[in-house]
Amino acid sequence: MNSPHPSLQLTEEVADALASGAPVVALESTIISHGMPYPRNVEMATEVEGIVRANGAVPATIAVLDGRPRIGLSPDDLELLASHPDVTKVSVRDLPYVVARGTHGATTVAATMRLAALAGVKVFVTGGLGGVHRGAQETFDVSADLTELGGTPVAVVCAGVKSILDIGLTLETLETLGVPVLVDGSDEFPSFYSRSSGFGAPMRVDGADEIAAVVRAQHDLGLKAGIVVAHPIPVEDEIPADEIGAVITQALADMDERGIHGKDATPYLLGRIVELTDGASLTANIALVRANARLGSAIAVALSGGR
Ligand code: PSU
Ligand code: MN
Repeated sequence: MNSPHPSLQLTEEVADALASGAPVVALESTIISHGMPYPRNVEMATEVEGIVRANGAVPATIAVLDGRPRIGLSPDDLELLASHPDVTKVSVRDLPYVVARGTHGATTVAATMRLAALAGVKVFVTGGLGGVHRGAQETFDVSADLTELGGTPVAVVCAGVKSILDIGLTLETLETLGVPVLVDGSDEFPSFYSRSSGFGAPMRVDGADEIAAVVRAQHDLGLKAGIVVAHPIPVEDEIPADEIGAVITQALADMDERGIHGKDATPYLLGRIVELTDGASLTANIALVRANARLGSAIAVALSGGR
């Protein structure tokens, strides 16, 4: 089987699916290595691949292992990403470095999108996007996820943006970058743990067929940006905004006190929120990723002509 790109290594299952136009869903790996504690992270990664399969698509978890960008992973690969102490968090700018040095990297939304696009995968499921950090006016900390969304045609299914970020500025930046921001089944943009954020849905859609139609139209118009598909957390798994708000304020204060910034900011905040909620945030996080995997699979199936 020919690889769509000489630098990428695809599993046979993913290569076959792409060659025959069958639905494929990309999954990221920073969420495994730097977004959740062991062993819940590998359990989540394995379960989500199963959900994608059960919904008629082929899962392609993406990472760099021994310097090789990989599209589709084995159970042993997932275990390594979940537990190995030397897995770098890899955004787009880190890709050439880990590849040249032959090391392991867990890919962020940005790096996963780029590798997915190189492989020809159009739908990607994750939990939360990076965005404009609070105080970015001073720190300039804006996730490369946004830059990537501006130039890489992959639809990213997520539960919105955590309020560790400045949600308003994140939405403004996505508008500037020409990125459609769809919200499935709601008139409000969701804030990860909560269905509400105080910001309206830039564009409302209802269901996978409507989303697939937008993806097709974007492609037919030759537009190169990605698409944000915000999927609000299921009602029964939601943590009310005021409850999680206090926790996030505390986590941000703890981060400032420790002088943590740059690429360590998001992993620190995610871990601290899990600690401060005694694991309740982790349970919600896993629940929303499951729901996103179901929606993302349905979009991929609709795009491939409903097989
Ligand atoms: N937000 C989450 N969970 C995550 C991340 C963000 O709720 O796991 C991860 C994703 O991989 C995302 C990355 O792409 O953090 C953003 O990091 P940074 O802000 O350093 O770009
Ligand atoms: Mn950053």
